[in-house]
Amino acid sequence: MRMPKDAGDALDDEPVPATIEELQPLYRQMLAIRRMEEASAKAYSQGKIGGFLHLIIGQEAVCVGATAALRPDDYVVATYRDHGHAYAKGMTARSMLAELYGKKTGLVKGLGGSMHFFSREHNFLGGHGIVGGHVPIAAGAAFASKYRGDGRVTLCFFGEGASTIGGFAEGLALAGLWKLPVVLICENNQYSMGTPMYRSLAVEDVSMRALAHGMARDRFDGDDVLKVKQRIAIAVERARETNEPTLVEVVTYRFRGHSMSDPGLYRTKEEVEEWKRRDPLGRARSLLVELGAAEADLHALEDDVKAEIADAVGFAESSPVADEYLPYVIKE
Ligand SMILES: Cc1ncc(C[n+]2csc(CCOP(=O)(O)OP(=O)(O)O)c2C)c(N)n1
Repeated sequence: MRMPKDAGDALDDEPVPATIEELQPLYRQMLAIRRMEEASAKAYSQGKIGGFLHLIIGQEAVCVGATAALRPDDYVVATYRDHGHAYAKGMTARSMLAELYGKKTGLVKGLGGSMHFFSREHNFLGGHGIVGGHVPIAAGAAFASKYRGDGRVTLCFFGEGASTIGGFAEGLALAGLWKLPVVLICENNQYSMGTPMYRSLAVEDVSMRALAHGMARDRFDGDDVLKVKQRIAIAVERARETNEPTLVEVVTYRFRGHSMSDPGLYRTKEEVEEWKRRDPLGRARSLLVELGAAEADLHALEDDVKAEIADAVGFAESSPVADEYLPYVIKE
């Protein structure tokens, strides 16, 4: 796998000031997302979850760090790889796992599944299965905020593969032209399904696409959750204060296949192992220890996460199966 040519320039290694108070809750969120996804992978292999299941394991620092830079009334629009984004935006593990299990108690009553999480209460506008198709939706939400003057910012997440799609270009064109308060976050995990980025993109720096639309850009590594928060906060402030959109590319890596049906044979074991050494969870934990967090406190946090996910699995398993779609159309 080729690494970006200009890594030294944009992918800087500046240390970000860290405190236990700021980092610990972000570590907890990342850990809960990982444990929830591990539990969902297990349930999927047992046939308890059907349909598609795309896991974000390895990429948790991006959605957690970015969402930490938001106000609760800001919007998030995500792809089918949306579990981490939904949890970071405040949805519970119970509601999410029940949704994956197709249960009535799920986030969208068990009718959407993994790719279609949604919560009006949390200003989470999906969960979208069409690659790049949600970028104009994010531009639309940002247009509404600007029109109403409500000061909200929209974060839109997508993979580098989506940056080759027409909807992506249309969304960026409108965001740049109308100066919309949106931050477009490319979670560059370097593969679109089994296709490495050098086989689908003529440029190695996705953030360059901002230049065609007169918008700001940024680009950095996604294994440091505090760096993600710090840099996305700059883009969020720009959007909130001046309605200037930003295209941000965060270089990251998924440790598992594209979805549960992908054994990931297009990558070498060595490559995967190399990226696992940069695991954002391991990095955050080591930094917490360096900062003086007590092992006993970290173990208590980890036990708490374990209990939260075990409770959510139990809730999902014992909940009633979703109703047919039709009654909802009639009733609501
Ligand atoms: C318009 C469209 N084309 C193709 C697909 C099939 N598909 C699903 S995910 C995917 C790869 C997208 O890769 P990327 O945007 O890099 O995101 P990642 O899955 O790596 O997070 C493709 C081609 C689709 N869902 N929608």
